[in-house]
Amino acid sequence: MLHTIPPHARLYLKPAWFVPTPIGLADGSAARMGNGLIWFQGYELSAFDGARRIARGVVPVAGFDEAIAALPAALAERAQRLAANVSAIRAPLALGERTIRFDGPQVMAILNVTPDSFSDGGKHGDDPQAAADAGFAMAAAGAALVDVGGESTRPRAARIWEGDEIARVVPVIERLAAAGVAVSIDTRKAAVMEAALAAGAKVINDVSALLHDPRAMEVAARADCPVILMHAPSAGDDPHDNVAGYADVVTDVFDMLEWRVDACVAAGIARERIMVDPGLGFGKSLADNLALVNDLAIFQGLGVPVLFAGSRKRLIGALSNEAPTSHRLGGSIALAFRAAQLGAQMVRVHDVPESVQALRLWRGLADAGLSAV
Ligand code: PMM
Repeated sequence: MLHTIPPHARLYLKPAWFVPTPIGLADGSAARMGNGLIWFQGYELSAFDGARRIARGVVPVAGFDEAIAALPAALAERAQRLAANVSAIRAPLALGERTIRFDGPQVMAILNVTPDSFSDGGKHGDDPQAAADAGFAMAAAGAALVDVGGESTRPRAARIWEGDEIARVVPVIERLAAAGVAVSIDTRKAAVMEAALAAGAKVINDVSALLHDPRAMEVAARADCPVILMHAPSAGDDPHDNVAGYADVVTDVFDMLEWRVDACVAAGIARERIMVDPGLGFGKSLADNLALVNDLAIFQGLGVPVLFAGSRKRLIGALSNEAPTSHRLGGSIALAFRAAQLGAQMVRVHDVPESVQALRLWRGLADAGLSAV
């Protein structure tokens, strides 16, 4: 298969053939995903010529180097780099008093101070203390990071002025940061990033991957803080706009995130401070979302921690008789558990205690499986 792939093809690797432990397997026949608890024995290699998939097959980890030597030189080098990225140690994020380690899945808690977010809009009224109290409870329940957002990104949501967004988020961030809670700011606007960072936020989470606001990249680089780059099909007012559609959703999302990681590195943001998120539900159909979940491990090839955000999203309703957002806990937990199994280093959730409990179970099972002989 490999010797027929032309040099101009685009190449992707996805960890496959997962095993609970490398113990007892022949040396060099299993690889580890990052510094987590996941081991696997193959890479699913895909090649595309334009929009057309021209090859797909699993290359065993044992003998990987010899196998990929059959590829054109530049593609063999790319395959090496993707494999090295999958196993690269994810550096911890040092966030002031807090450090987030990626040796197991972490939880990011969603704290929206918006009147109109799709599932928790209006929950805290205009009361920053009530919102901060909700954040304290989520941190106490085990969230490593609390993600504060002041503008809804639901389809066709009303755009708001940056001054209003700042007025919503800053009093909440100040309270959380003063108490030592690690906070990320969920915004696409440079002015909001600046105000949030000044108020004590430590991470920027931008659903436009720093594309919406022409100043965002510069603000992030200057702040020298971790950034989360999410895929959305549009950097315009409505991130769900998807005029062009996808040729292949998983590799299109991969390409965009790879481009954005490279752009950040070129702008001076250290690779160790970048995370990526495939942007479940943003301008994506049910089939697109399911493919992104099933192929989540491919994004480990970017060499940075992966954030997965499936909590209460539409695909859960679509697969459960249109359950409303208030009745999507089971699906949210199932998605978080599945994401952990596929290597996501962090999951973004509304239901923190339940998600933390589910991931503790996941971790307990993985630990036990690793040491079983
Ligand atoms: N989704 C929402 C808002 N911000 N940020 C990231 N990184 N990933 C997401 O999927 C995402 C996000 C949508 O609204 P919500 O805050 O109610 O989940």
